[in-house]
This record gives sequence, C-alpha cells and structure tokens, in this order.
Amino acid sequence: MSRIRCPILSTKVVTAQQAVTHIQSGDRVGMSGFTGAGYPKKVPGALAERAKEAHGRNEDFGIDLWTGASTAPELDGVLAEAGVLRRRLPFQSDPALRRAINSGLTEYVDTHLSHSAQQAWFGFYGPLNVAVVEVSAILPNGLLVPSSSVGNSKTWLDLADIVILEVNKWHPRAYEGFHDVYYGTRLPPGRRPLQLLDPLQRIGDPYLRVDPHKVVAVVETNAPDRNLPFKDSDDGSRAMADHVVDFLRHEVSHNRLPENLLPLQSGVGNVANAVMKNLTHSEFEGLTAYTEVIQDGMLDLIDAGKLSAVSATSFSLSAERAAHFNQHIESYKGRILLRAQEISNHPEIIRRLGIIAINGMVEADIYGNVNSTHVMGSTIINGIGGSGDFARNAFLNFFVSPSTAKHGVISAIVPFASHVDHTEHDTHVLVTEQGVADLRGLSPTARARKVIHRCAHPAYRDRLQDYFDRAVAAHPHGQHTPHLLREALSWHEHFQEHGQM
Ligand code: 0RQ
Repeated sequence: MSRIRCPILSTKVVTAQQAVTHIQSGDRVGMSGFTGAGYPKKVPGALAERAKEAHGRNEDFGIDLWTGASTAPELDGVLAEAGVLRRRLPFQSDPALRRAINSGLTEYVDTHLSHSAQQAWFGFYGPLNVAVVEVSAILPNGLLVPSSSVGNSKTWLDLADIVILEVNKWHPRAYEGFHDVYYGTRLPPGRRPLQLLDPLQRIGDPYLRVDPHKVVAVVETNAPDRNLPFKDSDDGSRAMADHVVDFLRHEVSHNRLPENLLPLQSGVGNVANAVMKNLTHSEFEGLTAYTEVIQDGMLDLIDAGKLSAVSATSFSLSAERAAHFNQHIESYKGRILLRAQEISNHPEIIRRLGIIAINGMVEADIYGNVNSTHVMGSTIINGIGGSGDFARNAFLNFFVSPSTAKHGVISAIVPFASHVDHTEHDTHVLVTEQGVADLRGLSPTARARKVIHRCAHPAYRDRLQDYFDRAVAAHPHGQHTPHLLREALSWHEHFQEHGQM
C-alpha cells in the first residue's frame, strides 16, 4: 500500500531536486532528525548540489539550519562540506560541521535541547521559512506518522511558512502508535502544568499535524538511518559501568532509591551504552527509562525483560540493532513512546519523576565543574545536548569519563575546567575507571579531596593534590574554593605548548 494516502498531498510528489527550488539563500530551515534518526535523506544532498552550483557561478548561497539534534553525513556532512551552513542549532556531532564551526565559518548556537522549541516560539532565532521533515507515512486525512525520532518536528511544522515532507519507506509502517506528540504547548503567561506522571503516559496524539496548504513538495525515499556501530566495551568502560551499577546498589541498600530504581536517562556514547549493558546482567528488574535517546543497551534491557517502559525522543541504534528492531517492531509496541524533545527533556517532568541521569563528560575540575563540550577551552566537540536538561533537574546525576584522554597525555580531572557546562552546584557523582566521587552534600574543599583521591589517574593525582594544597595555603582568607589563578589553566597551556598536560 502507498505510504502517501492523502489525496491532496499525493499530488505534490516531486524529486528532491525539484523540492529544493523552494529553499532560497538566506532562509531559516528547520529539519527533522535527532542523533542520526528520522532526518531527511535526500533533500539535504540536493540542496548541497544546488548551493555548489550557485557558488560555482560566484553567487552567495547559505542558510540557517535548525534540527532536533545531531543528524548524519547525508545532512550535516554534505551541507557543511558545501559551505551552506551560516548558522546551526541546537546540537551536532558531524566531523565536517565541527570543522566548519571551529574554523569560524559556521556560527553554532549550542542550546539545551529542551529549550530550542520554546526559543524558536519566543522568536529568539527569527522566523522559520521552511520545514523539511521525514515521516514514515501520510494518512488519508493528512496526519503524519513520524519515523524514528520526533525531536523538534512538531514545532518546525507549526512555525514554518512552507513544508517539504520526505516519506521514507525504509521505516516500518508499524511505527504508527509509537509516538505521543503534545499539542498543548503554550507560551508564558498561559502555560499549564504537564500532567505526565509516568514514562508511558500519553498526553498527546500519535501523529504530527501539518496544514496541507503549506506543503510545497513531497519526496519519496527508501534509505536507512545513520546507525553507527558501538565500540566493543573495553576494560575502562566496563570498570566505569561497574562503578555506576555498584553505586546504584549502594543507594538502594541505604533506602535512597527503590529496588527498581527511578526512571533512567542515558546519554549517547559508548560508556552510556556499556552502563545499560551492565544493568542487563544485574539483579535490577522492573526498570523504566525517561530519556532522550534509545541506544542498543536499552533494547537489550527490554529484551532481557528488565526494562518495561521507555519514553524518549529518538533512537540511536547500530545497524544490526536497527534491523532487529524493524523486524520485531510489534513486540516493542506499548513499551516505547517517542515524544517531542521539549517533552522528553522537560525540566518539570524530569524533576517530578526523579530521573537518574548518566552522561559523558570531557573533563571535570577538582571542585566538580564539568565540561561536556570543549577541548582546551576553545574547540567544540559536539554540544551540551540534553545533558544540562537532565543533570540539573535529575534526582541523581552521574558524569562519566575515562580519567585520561589521548593515550594518557591529557588528564580528565584538572585544577580548573577550561569550559563549564555543568557547574559544581549541579554535579552529584563523578565516575572514572579509577572510582566514584559522590559529591552530594559536600563543601568545595571536601569535594576536591574526594575527586582527586577517587577519580584522578595515578599519573596526575599527586600533582592535583599539590595544586590543591598550595591553593589552600596561599589563601588564608579564601578557604571556600581556593585557586591559584595563574596556575588554574596551566595544565591546558602546557598541553598546547608541549603536547602533554
Ligand atoms: O575523541 O575519538 O578523536 O579520540 O572526545 O570521547 O571518551 O570516546 O567518550 O563518546 O562518551 O563522548 C563528552 C564528547 C564524550 C559526549 C562526550 C575526546 C576523546 C574522543 C569522545 P577521539 P570518548 P564519548 C545525551 C547527552 C555532551 C552531550 C551529552 C558528549 C572524543 O558524551 O558529546 O552529554 N557529551 N548529551 O579522545 C581532549 C579531553 C577529552 C577529549 C574526551 N579531556 N581532552 N579530548 N576527548 N575527553 C545525548 C544528546 O544530547 C543528543
């Protein structure tokens, strides 16, 4: 059966090349896509070609691009390489785009993922000209069945002047029923409480809505999501995953967590995936998740019968796991719900449900400030993503990283973080392969002693202790958070000058 069953919209089917004639240089374009899932597959490539032709004629061609989160080489990659992206928000993880941002060609507005939709509604980014949204089907009445992510699609469809739809039949038709799109969003002062009390509760509709008169083109595709493989767990990530699971056990034994824990959030990356895998082999049962991304490890937990309910905004699966999911999609129905990212990452709900948040980091300083985004204070890696939405509002948060990077020449525990995404006031538990530092309820100096002792690599531990001791000695009247300002960032400087911290 055709995936485009709406009579009005079926008359609008065109090629991607024809579709992109509706996008003009200078436009603000909102595309679907979140962590390599549910992004348009053909239109971005055709847009890149169009821009290259314009550049070949010495004509200017550039756009602002808004998405849900990171996408894929067929979207961020081709557009960055073609030099089309003037401004990009709210999250990315593409190598070509990272180069464009770090070389100053693309302006990057790195925002909390729960904020991007409301900031677009507030008008902070200017009017949205075009939405390009992937869906898995169009129903006879014109309602849209989303695909493997919801992200910001609802907001882009509502705000944009014109809409281009990509209908991707690679996604199973059985995606219908996996989504919950909330249409009650109001701007202040008209906001109402979100009545969401457990991860699988429905508060919206299974479909995205679009005004059919705004749709200028419908493009048919049959192409997979990005579906990158995960690294096999190494000793370090297994050790970190063990520390997290042991810590959760400890919290249960002290009656600070129920036996089936609280809803889990797990960030992207190999360590987060390893933690989920570790839970599969643990005694914990009846788990739930209120998260943004479903990685392989969460599907493993569902398959093992340990995880009964997952709310997210997107998948981020390996090719093997995506194929398995697509084949057995019916068996996951009623256990997974995909929501808009303004709801999956909503502070109100994260606080109410009491989430356990587990996210990666680049570095942390001895006082607990966490850098999730920048190398040596200046070079962006990915972005803050949802880590701030979850960490600040969580019942319990973990920041996890190997204690060193780049084969040991960089310490992930430093005197002073070279960039701060999560302040010392937000951080609860730091985890490296060396151990766990529970910072809850501690003063800055007590935190510093614990972080150095429990988390730093032995090769850097004594030097950190020496820095701290001298900072304490140097500030008889500044004992709250003692620093040696001239030395605070000297480890980073030393790395830049000598290739070693
Ligand atoms: O680079 O592969 O070139 O060697 O950073 O590091 O250790 O493989 O860890 O994949 O878990 O990513 C913080 C980047 C960790 C991620 C970060 C280099 C390291 C490597 C990756 P190479 P690892 P991970 C939900 C939550 C922010 C967004 C977020 C992230 C590369 O977790 O982007 O949490 N978080 N979102 O070598 C120099 C250091 C370094 C360093 C690591 N101190 N100095 N380089 N690296 N530490 C998801 C969403 O929001 C969508």
